[in-house]
Amino acid sequence: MKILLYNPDNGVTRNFMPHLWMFLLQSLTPEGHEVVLIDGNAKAMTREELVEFCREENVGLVGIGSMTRMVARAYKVADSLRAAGIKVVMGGPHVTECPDEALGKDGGPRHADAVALGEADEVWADIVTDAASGELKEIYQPKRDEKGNDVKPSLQPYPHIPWETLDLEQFSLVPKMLKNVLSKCGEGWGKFFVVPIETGRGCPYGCEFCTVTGFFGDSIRFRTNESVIEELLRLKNRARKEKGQVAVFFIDDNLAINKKRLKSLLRDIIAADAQLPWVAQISANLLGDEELVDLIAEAGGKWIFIGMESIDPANMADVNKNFSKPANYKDVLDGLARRNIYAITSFIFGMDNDTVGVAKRTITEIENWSPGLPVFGQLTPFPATPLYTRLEKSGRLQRPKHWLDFAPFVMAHNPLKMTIEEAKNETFSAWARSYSPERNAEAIEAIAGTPIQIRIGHLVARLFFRGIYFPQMNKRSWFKLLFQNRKTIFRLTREGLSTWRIARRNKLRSSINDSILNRS
Ligand code: B12
Ligand code: SF4
Repeated sequence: MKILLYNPDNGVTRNFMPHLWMFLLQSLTPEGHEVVLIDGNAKAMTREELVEFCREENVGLVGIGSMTRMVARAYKVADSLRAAGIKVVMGGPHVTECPDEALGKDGGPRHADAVALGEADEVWADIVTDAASGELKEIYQPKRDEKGNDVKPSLQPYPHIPWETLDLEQFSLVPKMLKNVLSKCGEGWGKFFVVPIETGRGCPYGCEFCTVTGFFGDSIRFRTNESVIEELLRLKNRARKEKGQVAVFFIDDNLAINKKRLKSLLRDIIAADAQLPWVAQISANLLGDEELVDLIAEAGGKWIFIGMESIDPANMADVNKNFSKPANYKDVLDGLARRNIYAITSFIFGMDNDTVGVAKRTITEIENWSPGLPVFGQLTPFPATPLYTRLEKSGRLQRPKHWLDFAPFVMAHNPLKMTIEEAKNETFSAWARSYSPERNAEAIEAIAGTPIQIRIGHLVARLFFRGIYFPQMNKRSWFKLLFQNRKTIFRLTREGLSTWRIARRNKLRSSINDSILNRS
């Protein structure tokens, strides 16, 4: 049977990274079946084109994964496929939390023939076998232990994802027209992929707005160091062979949740020379450890995503995230920056103690720290979270099924001390200031002492991150953006060229000296 695994587009950005679940399920597919992957963010297709593709390719089963944010799009795609007689199974966090919605058992229309609840690693083979024999069941869920809890995959052994041979072309971030020129630059930039790797699953912290503790459970499971390093080495070889670059996103929710284990993994990565540039998510409370931050730097860590949420401790207490202390944020960022590691700092507006002016207060604070990439969202009640239950009980949910009429940056509940409109304006002003050409120039100036590659990388990241809020989906918007930032771009380009010329001259001189020495 031919299987299509499909990820709906998010409607805002071109994805910078493929989704791991697709590769994982592909690797776990029993022999005798063929799996094709399409990520709507990387390869835009209309619903009609998708149906046509499935008909032409004789696809027998489509697996769709989705977060809450994209589920309305996912349902539409599923509806079109089912209308054409193609079987659809859905999985991922949203349908796990709302299976009745997907199966049409809550009074709404049905969107999926089957749903996979929770982690599907150990049920995927059954789904495929049942679908191939025409016996697809409605619900698939992991086995239960004697207490009635899901038996979670141990991640040991971990499935082999053949990164060295997979067709990743749709995910390269290098524009096609620059491919040839860039493949000759330095070690080669003809292709650039960001690849998701997990080293473990689960987070016990239970922040009120987060689905992770409920979904993955509070028992943390890790892969072996050897299995992670083997994957990194294969990626590193591929990058070298193809004259491209690979960066890794360690998608663990909190990579340092067990510091002893992370230190051991990082030491092993260094010893095996398996370093690739990487990004990871780590909570601020775990980043005060100097030894850990040194190891992160040595093992290739470049950017750390930190869920800072708010600079107001009262807000942090409200969402059960008291373990992360706003008073320590500056030290954490400065400590990372001393090692040329920068932070993606995530903030949430519309929390219960937020009032008008929260954006200005937050930005004044942020601009006092080593520069990073701030991102701003709003408190969102995802289904099955403690936050959702609290707001529902207190009658504050304005749009209980907000995902079905998804509206970017419009809150689904009334914040306590401002209106939904005010929260939207605060979010806009935070994004507008943080990624203005003036702020970009200040941020680059603030790291003036660092090597030129780091500053160029920082500026490029800033230009991309702006696109999370302000859509930058066509060439025109990119040209406009480059023009607005021309002074900073020009300054860095000039310095970059002169550094490159000096390095080339020095290299030439030393090779002449070497040949003179050899002759004498
Ligand atoms: C990486 C990641 C991202 C990446 C996504 C891109 C990418 N290419 O991966 C980035 C950083 C861009 C991102 C952004 C966001 N994310 Co995010 N993200 C994650 C993260 C950390 C890892 C995802 C992952 O790969 N997990 C590992 C895989 C193996 O697990 P999985 O995807 O759940 O898949 C398993 C099962 O669900 C199931 N499954 C999944 N799909 C399918 C499909 C089928 C057919 C089947 C059978 C089974 C199945 O099988 C898999 C194996 O067991 C998760 C948290 C987490 N630990 O999962 C949050 C998470 C998915 N993100 C979340 C959120 C809220 C967001 C944002 C909306 C945040 C925001 N406010 O902006 C944005 C939305 C972005 C957008 N516009 O698209 C929430 C989703 C909650 C929900 N109910 O939807 C999560 C769960 C985190 C949380 N704090 O609660 N995210
Ligand atoms: S620390 Fe992060 S992953 Fe863990 S519960 Fe809190 S928000 Fe979720």
